[in-house]
Amino acid sequence: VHEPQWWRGAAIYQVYVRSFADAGGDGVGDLAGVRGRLPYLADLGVDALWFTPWYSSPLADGGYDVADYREIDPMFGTLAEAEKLISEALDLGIRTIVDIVPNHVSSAHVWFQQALEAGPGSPERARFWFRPGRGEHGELAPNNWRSQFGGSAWTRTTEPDGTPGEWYLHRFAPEQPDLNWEHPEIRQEHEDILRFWFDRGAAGVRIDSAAELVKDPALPDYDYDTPHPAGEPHPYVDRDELHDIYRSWRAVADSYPQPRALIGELWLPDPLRFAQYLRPDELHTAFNFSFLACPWDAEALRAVITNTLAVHAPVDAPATWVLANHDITRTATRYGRQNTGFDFADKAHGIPTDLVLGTRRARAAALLSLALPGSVYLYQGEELALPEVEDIPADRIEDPMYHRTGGTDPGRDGCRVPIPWDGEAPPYGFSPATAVSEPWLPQPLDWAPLTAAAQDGDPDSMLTLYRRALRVRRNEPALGDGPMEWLESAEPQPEVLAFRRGPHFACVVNLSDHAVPLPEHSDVLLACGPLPDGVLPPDTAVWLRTT
Ligand code: ISL
Repeated sequence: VHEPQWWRGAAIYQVYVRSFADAGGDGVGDLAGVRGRLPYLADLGVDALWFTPWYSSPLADGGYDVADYREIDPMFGTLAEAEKLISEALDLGIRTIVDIVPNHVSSAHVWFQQALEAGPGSPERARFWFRPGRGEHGELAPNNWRSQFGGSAWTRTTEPDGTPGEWYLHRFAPEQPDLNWEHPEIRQEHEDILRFWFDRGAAGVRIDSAAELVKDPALPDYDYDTPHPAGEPHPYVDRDELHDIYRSWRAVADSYPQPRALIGELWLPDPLRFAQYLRPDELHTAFNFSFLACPWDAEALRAVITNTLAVHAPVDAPATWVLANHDITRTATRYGRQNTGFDFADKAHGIPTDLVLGTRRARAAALLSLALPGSVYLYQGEELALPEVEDIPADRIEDPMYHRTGGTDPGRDGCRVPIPWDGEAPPYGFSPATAVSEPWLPQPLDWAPLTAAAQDGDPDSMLTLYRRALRVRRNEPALGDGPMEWLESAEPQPEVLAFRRGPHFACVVNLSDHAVPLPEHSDVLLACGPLPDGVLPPDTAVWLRTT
């Protein structure tokens, strides 16, 4: 399948390998499990799979702590199996995207182990950010930077002679020491890793924490209490030096005859800074998180959509539409809350949630996102309308976000619960009947109606909606990448989103609290819910064939 710039209009499905399908029976998802479910993914109708890290890892952060970027963790399978998976998927027309984690390595990575052994001042330590502590005895961290998972971003080491020693920087967990991207070897190594996976058939890479690789080498304290002054460089986010790194990566991607995509995970509040990375010689595309951070509100969504397209048009990069991923509260739960936006700062469990309402909105949001111009990312389980699991017992939660905040942050395991495939009770076909262990995270006892098997063939299920929508999207040339136009109606309806894709396709989403009439001269191609009396009820979306 040779298609230039295949990512521009693609529907990309995120596989969280550990929780997708467990063929081995140890309670952990694996590559054999994914291979067994390829027909399901082909039938769903996605164009590509993005696999969360499957490399060898102690799993201190679900695999985002990589010990060896060229090995598959034995828990998941083997390298040969990964290659087989990539080619079997391609036989079904599905491309593979691998997850590259360049900001940090696992503390079990050979480089970090060597750095610990080699001691202060060694070239081995120069690959990381080792510094003496402040205070009389070096007992204070080198600066005030915070870890994304709570607490200081610095951990003190014990030197080989047993004395308390230098500190090292970790923007995430202590098991994830940050690499020093000033070091030429780090750049070389990552270009080799890219080639390693492109040579094995990966059609793209998702770049983890893509805006955070480069640090101010002076390591200044940061003022967390005042908003970051515009125009001033941040000590560890979005630094100008990043662009040079991605230009070398682009050269690697462009050296392949079949197009390879660079997809950035860029959490940047300023859309213009975001667009700076989407250049003909840098990243092809990046996740648009403003969409999932937006509340279920027509005016707010209209603004996000308009701004997103305005930012992408001049750089000729496709917009992306992301409703969920493995770090974010599940869509049905998010939209079922009073505060329906998403913000890391006010993520909490126990907020009153109306799941019926949330699921209805998630269905409408699915049709909305799949009708917008550009590519769409679909996180496993969203096609089953899984809710966030909020009652995982504390001793089963693995996410460092939960443990390092002392439980004040619920962490992200609630959206990582193993997929229910069939059956009436856990493990719902996630593991085989002969399994020796329970699923690594417990599944709710009331998920029988949400299994893929229960939803298969049910005309009203979320799975059926996604299958139909993805089929229409594939066959409708006006969908995917391309222009869109807001539809104006005679009477302004600020709480209704209506837009046209091409001359004969329209999408209308009703976010008001009352039914609204459907546009004239149109036939319904697909609706996310019943349309009694030919009107569009609240929290409902339709796709229309217009004349
Ligand atoms: O810094 C942030 C917001 O300002 C975060 O959003 C951060 O960029 C994001 O959490 C990075 O996430 C990714 O890298 C983490 C890993 O735990 C996540 O699962 C992954 O998606 C560390 O590798």
